[in-house]
Amino acid sequence: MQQPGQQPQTVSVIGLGYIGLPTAAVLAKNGVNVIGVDVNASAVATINAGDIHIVEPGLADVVKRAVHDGLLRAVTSPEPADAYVITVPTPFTADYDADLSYIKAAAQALAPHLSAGNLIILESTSPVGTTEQLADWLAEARPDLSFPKTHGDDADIQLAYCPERVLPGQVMHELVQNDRVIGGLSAKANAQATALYNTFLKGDCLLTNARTAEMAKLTENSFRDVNIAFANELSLICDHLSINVWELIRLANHHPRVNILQPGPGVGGHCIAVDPWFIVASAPEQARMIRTAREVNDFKPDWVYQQVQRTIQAAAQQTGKAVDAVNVTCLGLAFKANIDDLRESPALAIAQRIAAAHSGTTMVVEPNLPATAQPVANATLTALDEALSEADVVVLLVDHTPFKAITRAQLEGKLWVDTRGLIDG
Ligand code: SAJ
Repeated sequence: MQQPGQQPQTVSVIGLGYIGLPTAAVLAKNGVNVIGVDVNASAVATINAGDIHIVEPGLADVVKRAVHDGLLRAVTSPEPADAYVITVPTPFTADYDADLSYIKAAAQALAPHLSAGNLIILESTSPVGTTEQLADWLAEARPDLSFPKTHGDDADIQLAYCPERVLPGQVMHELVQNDRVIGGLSAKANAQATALYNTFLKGDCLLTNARTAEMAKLTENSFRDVNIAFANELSLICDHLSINVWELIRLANHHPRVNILQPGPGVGGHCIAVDPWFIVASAPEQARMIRTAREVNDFKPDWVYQQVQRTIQAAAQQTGKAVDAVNVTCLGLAFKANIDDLRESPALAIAQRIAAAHSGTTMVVEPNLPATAQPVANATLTALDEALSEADVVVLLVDHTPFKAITRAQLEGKLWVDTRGLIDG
């Protein structure tokens, strides 16, 4: 049993993905006995062998050591623990509402193992009210136990929401250094959750209630989405008015209170393009700007694709070649610079659309994938220099570091669409 302010001895982390596994590993590294739970039996076997099934710098060594020291063990169904941390996915449904089925499944799986004194922390990005919903599901499954809604600090089971806020690629650093927002369903839950995070956290624990903590996570990612939408909208306006958007933003950002983000081919990844919809679904009449920002960012890949089509036609005219003799090279497929993650990547979607429609040759360059990968149907993964020299049209989609070295000489006689400002900026 965990008392307020006392560190839990055994913590179960449910969902061993991009957030759960690093969290389990960091807890174990700091002496906590960790039981990791995942329905994916192959991931569980990999972890128990001291290996990892995801790509994240610095994670492999910590997992290997934790498993070797006997502090981290993975299983496919929950076991009794002092505290449970839920880090399962919350995708959105076809009508842009949150799909809470993974959280519900986790609640049903852990409910039989609960005992008085347990703490449950939800970390999955969730719409406002989800922690209360989680408590209701658990209360239904365990009528013999009391919960904060009716018993507050005296409840048998305490619950808190504590969003993850780490940047993919920097998870091991940010997990320890970033401040945490903790929103308990009671003051006691806040004290218990603070003790749990303080086993490894160097940042501060900022205490609030569950609804505010849930909204804080959605707000952070919506803030970024709205700001990126502003930059993307500027790129369309500037194209219409024949202004170089990169120069414009650089100049405007000299103002001491202006800090415009960078346009791109659209917003990718599994967070920023998803989370704002949870706010829109909860408050559709009020969330007008947040919805519009999503629509602006989601439209950008279409706009880029249309530009590419026009540029292919222009290249055919300029070179006197038939359209099916025009070679197109797409630079970058990942959802942002210097990572290999293709999930929800607008660059990948644009390259796929070009390759599917173009009757000539399409080449794709992605320096972060192995040379044997075949990420785009009807396109060949090609080395940068060859793909550039063969191209009539270059489509720059991701600002990977190797692309920054491309020279004007390499683009001589070619046309291009630059979505990241590496050429035009
Ligand atoms: N992007 C632009 N222009 C910019 C900045 C980003 O087009 O000026 C694009 C990127 O190319 C990418 C997308 O936005 O396609 C998202 O990239 P990102 O680096 O902004 O964010 P993520 O998705 O890698 O991580 C975000 C982070 N949230 C914030 O910065 C508010 C991270 O801290 C969160 O933990 C993460 O979402 C999450 O898990 O929610």
